[in-house]
Amino acid sequence: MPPRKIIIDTDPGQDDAVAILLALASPDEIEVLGIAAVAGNVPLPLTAKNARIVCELAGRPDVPVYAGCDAPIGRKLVTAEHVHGKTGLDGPDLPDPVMPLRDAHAVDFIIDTLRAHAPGTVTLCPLGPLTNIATAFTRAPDIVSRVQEIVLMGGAYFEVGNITPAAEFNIYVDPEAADIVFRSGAPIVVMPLDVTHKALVTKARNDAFRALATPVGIAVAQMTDFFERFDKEKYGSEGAPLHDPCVTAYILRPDLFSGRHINVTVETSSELTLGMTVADWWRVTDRAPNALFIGDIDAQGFFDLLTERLARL
Ligand SMILES: [Ca+2]
Repeated sequence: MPPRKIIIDTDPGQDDAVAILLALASPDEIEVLGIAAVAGNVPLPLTAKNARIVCELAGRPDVPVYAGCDAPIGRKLVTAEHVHGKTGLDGPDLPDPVMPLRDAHAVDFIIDTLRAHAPGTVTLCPLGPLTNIATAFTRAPDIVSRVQEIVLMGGAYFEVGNITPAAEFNIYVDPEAADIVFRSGAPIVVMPLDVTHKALVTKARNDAFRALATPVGIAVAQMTDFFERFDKEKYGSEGAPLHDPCVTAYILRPDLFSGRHINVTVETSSELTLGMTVADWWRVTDRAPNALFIGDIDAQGFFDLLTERLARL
């Protein structure tokens, strides 16, 4: 099998960084065609910079990185420095990137790449607000049917909200964009909080990253250390959930995950529940299924895979 071609659309973010590292550590299975940065956890200049910091950490300055949309469709940007720190990548002390940003806009990169490859051969991996993807779909509707699959981190049903009582951050930041993507007809796999809250970096798992004793292993341990303070205070859990790497892990090992093929609709108008992913988990409506909504993960299998792959960088 040739490696699966993916575009990572991201707002790094410590957990985005780990998701990117896992992809770049797996060249036999994954070919990263490029990385599209979007505003989210921190503003666009920082996410575009952080994406390049991560590529250089992985020893892959050849991966093209593009800057995309700097604000949601028709809303003001909401960021999450309270979780990720001022830089978005607080924790390790990593050097500023030397590799340049590419000239093209990330939305043009997404459109051009999908048009340049055979239909059904490029997968989109959104790890942040869906602004770039929705903008590309709106501007170039012909690309939607060319997408092999969208595997995204976002939303929640049983765990409900992390940025409001009802909404998960990525969807909340740009609910109109999420609505466009969920109605697009492209095949979608969703990693909601329901599953990412089961992928917890316990002390033993963090120690395993550090024990790699490589720059990547140590940086990942420091990132998850930083991330953890926030989640431990908030949820009282045994460690921080590693949200975004679930997306990359699904590309590598879908057998680690299970879910239901159901309808997911995004709330775009209610003030109270804006950005909620209304997931018909119990199939109580006749709305047609549009997404595989993941609910469970083999967490130890996931962390074993992650640690084994990070050791390769
Ligand atoms: Ca993210």
